[in-house]
Amino acid sequence: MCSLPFIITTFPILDNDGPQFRTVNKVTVLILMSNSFINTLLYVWRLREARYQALGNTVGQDGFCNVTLSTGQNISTLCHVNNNQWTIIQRRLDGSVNFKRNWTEYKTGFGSLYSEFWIGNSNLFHLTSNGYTHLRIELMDHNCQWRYAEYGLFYIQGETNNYRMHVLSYSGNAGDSFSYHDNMDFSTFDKDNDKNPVYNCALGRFGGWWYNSCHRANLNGQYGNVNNSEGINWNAWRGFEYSMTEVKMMLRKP
Ligand SMILES: [Ca+2]
Repeated sequence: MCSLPFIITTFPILDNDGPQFRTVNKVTVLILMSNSFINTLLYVWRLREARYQALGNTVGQDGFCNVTLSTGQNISTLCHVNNNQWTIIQRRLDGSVNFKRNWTEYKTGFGSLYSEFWIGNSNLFHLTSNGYTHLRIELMDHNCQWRYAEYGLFYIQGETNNYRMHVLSYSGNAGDSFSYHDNMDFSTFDKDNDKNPVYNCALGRFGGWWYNSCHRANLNGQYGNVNNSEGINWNAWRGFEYSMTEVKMMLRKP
């Protein structure tokens, strides 16, 4: 709970007030509304929060934005703004969204811009096709320490090529766990395109991803899962039995 100081003081107030009202239906509704209101505040607060970033050079904020795809279509999504504007393509922060999804869901995208989401492989293809090819991955561990990995070139192909991913030119302080996935097709539990002939990586590792045999990075893995290779792993920093508390993947034009 490193980044949520006011919530720690807010929830006990709700807990103390709760029991004496819960027998009254009308007030129960009010309490439920209050919880919903607090959750909304929480989401907005997270959205607006200035984030500490490693090396102190990219403190910025997340907020809504519009970006243009190679098709000419504008989509409304979430951006991270510091000295650059980054389009966020994936975010994990509380485990509220299930990332074990099928091919169609990964194609179209899922989740909530207020919490966790995947922008969708179709959108991602049309973003990289429109020149959004500089990738930055930010990772936060259980101690609220942030590290990052940047890739000077990142793009994916279209669905007929199973959204095959290409990545080059690492820099950062998290270590390079993503180059292992270069030139891999995207896999989901219902579409095994990985390089392991006897194992369905997406099924066993709980995410949709550019699995090789199987991974060094598993950023769509299961939130909070510390079993070997099943969680949100970044092997070069924390290994296969450590699931990151927060993750953000984002793109900008070079
Ligand atoms: Ca396989």
